[in-house]
Amino acid sequence: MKVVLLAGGTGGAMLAEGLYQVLPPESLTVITNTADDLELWGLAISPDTDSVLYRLAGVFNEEAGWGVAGETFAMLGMLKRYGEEPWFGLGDRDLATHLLRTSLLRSGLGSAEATAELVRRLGIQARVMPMSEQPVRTKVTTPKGRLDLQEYFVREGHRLAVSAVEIEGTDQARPSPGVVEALAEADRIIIGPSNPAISIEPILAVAGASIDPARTLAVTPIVAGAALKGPTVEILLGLGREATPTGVARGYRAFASVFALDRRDAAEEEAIRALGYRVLVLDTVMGGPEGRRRLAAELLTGDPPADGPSPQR
Ligand code: FO1
Repeated sequence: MKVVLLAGGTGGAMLAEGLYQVLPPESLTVITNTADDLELWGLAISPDTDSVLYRLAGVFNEEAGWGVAGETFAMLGMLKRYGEEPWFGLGDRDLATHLLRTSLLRSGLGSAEATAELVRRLGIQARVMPMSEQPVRTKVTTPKGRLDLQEYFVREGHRLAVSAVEIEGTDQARPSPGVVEALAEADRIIIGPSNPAISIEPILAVAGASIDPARTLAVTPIVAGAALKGPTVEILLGLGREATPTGVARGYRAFASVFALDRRDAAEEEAIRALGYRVLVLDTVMGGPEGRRRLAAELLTGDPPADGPSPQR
């Protein structure tokens, strides 16, 4: 079974890990959001891609929620010695990824090939593909002005009110080489439990035309009124959008035909079915490694009935 996961942020990377554990590794492709990418001191940094790489390589820093386990920050300390005021926590081990990626790009590789080289060298058997090789950037409008995604998310600690989210570059950006083919060949496409506005919609803007709703399942990023991590609810409310599983399902209607709803929100099953979805009611809260494998397995085996309530798990 060929599976393609659309992933951005924490939840997407966690589900990537669960799928990698339960599938034959070469049958998984992860398409990552690149609209969070940034350049610092000349280095190309891809947070959503790197969190997938590190999780699949088994080196993810669970405590920090990003970067490499056992991280140190000596390099940042020296930059501060030089009077820099770094607000983005670049760890010493994480830095190796940015140095190698940047040198691969400078040698003429596209970002998809550079990512594939990092995947190979990390010994990862799945495919990890950035959604596009052209620059796509999420801009967030706040009381402090229009910020890059990481300025909003990290420098300002995603505390500012958001009144608009724009994804720049999508008209010029094409899917990376291999993305259209991966989506066409997929038996199942999964929209990961990621922030729709800043993590998934950039991928849909670039590759959405290649997504067949009949083969696509979306996982709720909101459980019992909150996201498990990050400002999903705040951003959706700031945009005047409904910050509920039903609201998220409404936004994905053109791209998915199955919606994985958390059992804590089972009351919304009928409303989501009324949108035309088949609904899987599951425990979508992954917790640790076992939970990631469990949810991945349930998403792959769960085949919701065309009508009538899903078996409560
Ligand atoms: N998130 C933070 O909250 N603080 C940081 O200092 C930080 C540094 C960082 C460095 C590399 C990287 O790949 C990710 C990093 N992140 C940090 C997380 C990042 O902002 C998020 O993973 C996503 O971009 C938001 O979905």
